[in-house]
Amino acid sequence: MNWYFLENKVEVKIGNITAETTDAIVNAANSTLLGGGGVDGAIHSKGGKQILEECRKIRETEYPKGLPTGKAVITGGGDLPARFVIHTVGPVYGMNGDLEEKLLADSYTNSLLIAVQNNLKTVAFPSISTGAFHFPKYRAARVSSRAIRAFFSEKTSVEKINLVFFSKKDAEIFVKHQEF
Ligand code: AR6
Repeated sequence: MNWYFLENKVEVKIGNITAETTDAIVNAANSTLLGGGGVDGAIHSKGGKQILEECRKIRETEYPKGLPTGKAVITGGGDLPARFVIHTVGPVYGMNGDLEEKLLADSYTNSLLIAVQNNLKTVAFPSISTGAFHFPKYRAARVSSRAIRAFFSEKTSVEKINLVFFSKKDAEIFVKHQEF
């Protein structure tokens, strides 16, 4: 079952993000950029070692201390159907005081700005920070939908955003609490 928002520019769906055929998929990474569990683990294992090599280069050059929370970088998609992976680091819930929601919104907005810089049309997001990083799902729904709505209020190359949830329950929580 799918749900549509913002004149069908946003599609909420259930599935595995690594199967998405969008121009880019977003990785819910950590600041090392060197892999982990959850979405990150799935992307690196299906995408192959090329993604990890590019991440290592980014660490050596642009971000020797690691990618800060809320920022995003892009690599190729390796063996994935998507051409690119945009890696972002969401906030670890409870570690950022008043900045919690702003940092999660930044992860969405900065990922989308990287998509624009690369002239991409379609992007798929997982539910950033709501797994290992424990951001409450209902709050993440509000924050991510508001950030996406604000992004689409400006002119952009991006035509379509898929929000991919791992379970029907998670998709339903999102749909109930979104503020598109
Ligand atoms: N496709 C779609 N959604 C998924 C998939 C998948 N293949 N796998 C998990 N989810 P998480 P985070 C959902 O933990 O909270 C990693 O170790 C999952 O149910 O992947 O931002 C990184 O290296 C949850 O709702 O990301 C970091 O250290 C959501 O995706 C850390 O976890 C996000 O869960 C990042 O934690």
